[in-house]
Amino acid sequence: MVVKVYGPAYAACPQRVLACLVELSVEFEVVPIDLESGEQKSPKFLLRQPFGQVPAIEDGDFKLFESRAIIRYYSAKYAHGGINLLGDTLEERALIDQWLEVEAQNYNPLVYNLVLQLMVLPRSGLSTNMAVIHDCRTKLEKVLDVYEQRLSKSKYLAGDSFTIADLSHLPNTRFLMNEGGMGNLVKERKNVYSWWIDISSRPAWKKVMELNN
Ligand SMILES: N[C@@H](CCC(=O)N[C@@H](CS)C(=O)NCC(=O)O)C(=O)O
Repeated sequence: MVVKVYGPAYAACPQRVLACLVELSVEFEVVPIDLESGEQKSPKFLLRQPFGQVPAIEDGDFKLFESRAIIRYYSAKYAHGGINLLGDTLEERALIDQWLEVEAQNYNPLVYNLVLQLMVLPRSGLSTNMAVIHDCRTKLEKVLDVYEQRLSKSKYLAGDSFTIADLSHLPNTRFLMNEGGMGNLVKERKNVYSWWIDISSRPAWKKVMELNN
């Protein structure tokens, strides 16, 4: 059964899901949703994702939304395959959950705001708020200082192997390194930078990037 992923492959939250599916060699099909025209708010799409956002998946009769719930689901479903993105013991899984929460609660809101200010508002002809950008950047530096410290002790966020906690950071960090123009925040932190080079060089992530070419 081919998994259907609703949402454009260029958007960060669907990319989180796509990276996970490619890592796990799960076959999928991207069903494009036109965010520019607001298709995600249409009554038809709200039946899949009642908050009007992407991604959502359909796997046979099973439907799910929220990108981190989806990657938790697939990494648990295929935990016994060739690749384990979820850890084996209760403690390993708890640490992965801890860093996934950090990504969702501490990292993502700041980058989300930066995307809004630097990309979405200008595209709609609205002006950016420099004070908000400055505030997000300052807070992000503090979050990255914590990552730097953590990554000086372990190769990946939750331990010695790559997990969904690392994977979940790929789309937003890619934004910082590219359009966001804040690659220096990553590059000037030795351990964060090595981690980024490592996780963004994974063939699965490269494949996700190629989906947009
Ligand atoms: N917590 C949700 C957030 C989803 C989200 O913010 N999706 C963005 C794309 S990355 C979106 O749909 N934006 C269009 C909109 O909010 O109307 C998830 O992780 O799935």
